[in-house]
Amino acid sequence: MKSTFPNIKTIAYEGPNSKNPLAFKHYQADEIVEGKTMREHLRFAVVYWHTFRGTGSDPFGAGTMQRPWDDGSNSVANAQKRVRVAFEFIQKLGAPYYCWHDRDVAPEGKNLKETNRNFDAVAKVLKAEQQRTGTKLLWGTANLFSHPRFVHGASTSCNADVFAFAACQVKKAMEVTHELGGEGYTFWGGREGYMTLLNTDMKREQEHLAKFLHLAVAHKKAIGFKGQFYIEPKPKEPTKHQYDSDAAACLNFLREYDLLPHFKLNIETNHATLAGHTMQHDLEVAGAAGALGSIDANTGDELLGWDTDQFPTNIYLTTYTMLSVLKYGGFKTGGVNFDAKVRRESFEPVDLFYAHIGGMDAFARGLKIAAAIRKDGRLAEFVKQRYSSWESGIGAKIEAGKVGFKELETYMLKKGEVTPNVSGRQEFLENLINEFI
Ligand code: XUL
Ligand code: CO
Repeated sequence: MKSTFPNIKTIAYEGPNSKNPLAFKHYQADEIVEGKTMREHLRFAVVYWHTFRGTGSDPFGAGTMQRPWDDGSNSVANAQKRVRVAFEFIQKLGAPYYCWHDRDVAPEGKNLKETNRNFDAVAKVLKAEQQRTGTKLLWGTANLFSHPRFVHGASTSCNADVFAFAACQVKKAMEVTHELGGEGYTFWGGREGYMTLLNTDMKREQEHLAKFLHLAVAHKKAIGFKGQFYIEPKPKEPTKHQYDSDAAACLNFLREYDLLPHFKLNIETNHATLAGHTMQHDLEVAGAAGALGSIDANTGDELLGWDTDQFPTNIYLTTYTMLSVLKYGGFKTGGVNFDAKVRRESFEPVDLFYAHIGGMDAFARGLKIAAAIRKDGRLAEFVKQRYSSWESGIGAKIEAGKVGFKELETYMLKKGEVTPNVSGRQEFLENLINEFI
């Protein structure tokens, strides 16, 4: 096939002094950090939806993206051609993985049967291109939010037929993911939430969501799919309240409905910030529960209150993210998936390269800085010291469950006052982080 990007060579590592905008300054795939290559640590994935289907439209204006390979039609032939372009891009970038929604890769037909046929026809090309390039599928997912049938949600719709249709879609998307050797499958809430409680039976909707996920777990077993299931928290957009609003809400939901053993979380930066948290907060919540699975890497704009899905370039963000990822043992099935889109004003194809190169370099730096902070050890030692009162004496007895309120009263009556507190040293620690950035 004729090259779509003939003037762009495979993106190479040229080091921090390079002035070539089409080269990596920090991401060197084979460089070893904490005993693993950067490629193995970061497991970068390109998203099909923003990178190959994003038009640049916004609520005030039409699409702006120049994508000369795309004829703009909804035909299967156009979808198949787009796959080949996508794989040339991913291969030149050197990202080992990609991710899709069913409807990004193949067009919806006039009914479920035709839609599934379209999907199979494109999946065939996806499989051939995966084999040709060695690119792998990090995860697949189903788009249960764009079509008007999902106006009231999918598994949480008031209309039982919509639940049934969504189930068929997820069944098929899981099967295609399995066929393509996908390492995971993601559930993002889409429209699973409410716009007003006046028309909503919240308990019933949440039970339906849980039922839906249990059916997916059963189908996973039935087809022998061994990939990891993820839930991706997001607090708002498109509904006023999304049931999967943040990591803590997802974990509580999974526990309540006996789903926790089957799911990990896919934490997305701008979703965490929309929830009023930092990315690091939601990573720590997931990690502490043993449920940190994967990340959707992006960032928001401090001055815009919606999900802007920008490429991550902030080194503090990537450092804190990688500190948490390393702390919880690194990615197993998950990875750094760029759920990010070029700005509407960045409409040339080459901008797709700049955006991903920048994101990959930012994460490579974050990884190296996080590893250096861990090797230095002062941060971890400070935290350890801060909790040293729990290592022996009364602290150890409380943790071991050896004392109750009565014994604690005896202890404190005798002691009279607590051991003086010591400083939290936030500024000292912030300066310490800056030593490495
Ligand atoms: C939406 C979002 C999705 C999921 C996959 O905000 O992040 O693209 O990642 O459905
Ligand atoms: Co996402």
